[in-house]
Amino acid sequence: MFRRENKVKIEMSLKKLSIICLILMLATVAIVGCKALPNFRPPPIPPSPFIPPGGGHILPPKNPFIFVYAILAVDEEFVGDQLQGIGYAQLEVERVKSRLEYQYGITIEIVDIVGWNSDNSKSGSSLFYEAVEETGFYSGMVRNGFEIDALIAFTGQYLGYGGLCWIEKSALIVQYQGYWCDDNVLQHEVSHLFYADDGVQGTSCYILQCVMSYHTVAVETVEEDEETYNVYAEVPEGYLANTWCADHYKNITLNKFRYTVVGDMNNDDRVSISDIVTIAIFWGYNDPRADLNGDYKTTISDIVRAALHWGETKN
Ligand SMILES: [Ca+2]
Ligand SMILES: [Ca+2]
Ligand SMILES: [Ca+2]
Ligand SMILES: [Ca+2]
Ligand SMILES: [Zn+2]
Ligand SMILES: [Zn+2]
Repeated sequence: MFRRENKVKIEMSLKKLSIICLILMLATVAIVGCKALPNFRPPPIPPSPFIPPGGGHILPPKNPFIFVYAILAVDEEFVGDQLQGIGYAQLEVERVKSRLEYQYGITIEIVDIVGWNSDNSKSGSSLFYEAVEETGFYSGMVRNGFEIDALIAFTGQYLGYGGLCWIEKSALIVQYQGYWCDDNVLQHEVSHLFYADDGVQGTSCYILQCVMSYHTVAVETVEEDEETYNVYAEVPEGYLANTWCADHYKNITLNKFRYTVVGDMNNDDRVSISDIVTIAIFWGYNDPRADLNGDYKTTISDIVRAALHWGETKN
């Protein structure tokens, strides 16, 4: 059975949870409470917008200037039991990231990976709140030299929803359900961070093939990446869509500038001629905001990159 997901209402009182950091011995990986995993290396500073860590883009980037810096959190069931592990969580982020890069020039940079020990009696929003509290996440916190925009949590426990997003906190959680749909649920929740609403009945989205759509369809099997998955359930249309309808595309395009715009030197959320002038002044210096091609220095090629970007953000 798949349950529909809902946004968490902020009116709900946040349960005070004591922070319990337990040491878990899981396979070969030791997770210490909310600490970073020992084998995780944060991305280099400055980030390299055109050469992502670990290889090239799956799809050609349209305009990768918007960075969402995130912390990835996984609970002990997700890491241990159900075949997924941290690599699976990273893979799901990569799948969603490639779609965001292609459509919007938005990239998700995982700055840290943390484990949390989920209380086995919790589900729903209380499980989600626990993830937020135990990781100590808040929007704007600094980790590994980055200001963090979002928490992306995965649970292997029963959440009762495919995913939840706490928009005001910039935090989201996804429950493991299967390779064919976890990418779509994550994509849906990430879209909430850009104020894309649920495509409920009565919206134009509802009847469209959009990752936000709640309209349910009966599905027997799903083909994904050359594998066939048995589903035999009613699932939201959003579980089957990798793209966004026109309204949601517009939402995300308008709201993406709330995140870090690389090349925006004067913080007016766009790259314009004044930024190009500033970048030119930084010529020869190493200012990460001015290094648009990730070669750790500011040269004419960064100015050309900014000028190209200017064409897309000047209005
Ligand atoms: Ca647990
Ligand atoms: Ca999918
Ligand atoms: Ca600017
Ligand atoms: Ca450069
Ligand atoms: Zn939703
Ligand atoms: Zn839509």
